[in-house]
Amino acid sequence: NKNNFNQKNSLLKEIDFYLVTDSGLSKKGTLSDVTEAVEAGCKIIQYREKNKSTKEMVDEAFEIKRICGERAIFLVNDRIDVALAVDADGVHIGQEDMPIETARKLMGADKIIGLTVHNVKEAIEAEKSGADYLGLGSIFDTATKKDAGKGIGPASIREVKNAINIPIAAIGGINKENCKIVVENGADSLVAISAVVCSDNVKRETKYFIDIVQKIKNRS
Ligand code: TZP
Ligand code: MG
Repeated sequence: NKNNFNQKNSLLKEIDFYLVTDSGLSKKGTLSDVTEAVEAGCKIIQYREKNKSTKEMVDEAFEIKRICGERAIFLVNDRIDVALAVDADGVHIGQEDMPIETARKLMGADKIIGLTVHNVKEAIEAEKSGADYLGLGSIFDTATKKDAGKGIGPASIREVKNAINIPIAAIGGINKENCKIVVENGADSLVAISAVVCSDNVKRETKYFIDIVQKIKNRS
């Protein structure tokens, strides 16, 4: 409903840390990871699942939606059909997925659509075509996404930041050692997969990232 949208869409501006799930890398499973991350204060979850059937995904997506409740935005990666099936808060799509205008028609005006971009040109295009936020990356080299390409480096965050007005979620190879420079270069939030889900304490790692982003933002 409309109230839910307004609440969730304003949440989008408050995000410090953004968890993307990966059942292949997870130690305790996606539902456990989501539960711990939300308990730690993570305000957005993206369900990214490449190995399960559509049926399994729909079942799991309903569970994730329930765990997120009013506490966190719940997006589905790539699969607009799954997002619609469970009435998720939105989707995250890439340059090779459905065009954003088409995704918008299917999802409706009130849903959140995030788009992955790799450079200033794609970022400007994404904003023009109605993306609610950008995933920018891969910032560093990463083994998590096989076709992510070489890291574009943290300095490119500033370039993109200066060209657009929607929030930037920086993704790719972000860990405890390199996360500070990402935020200092203008990322609105940090995204991590392996740095969090490969840990045996997802809650603690999530808290670490939230705290460091908040500290840096409050300084600037
Ligand atoms: N898109 C660009 S890089 C990436 C995705 C999904 C993988 C990020 O995973 P990690 O483990 O945080 O590097
Ligand atoms: Mg994709």
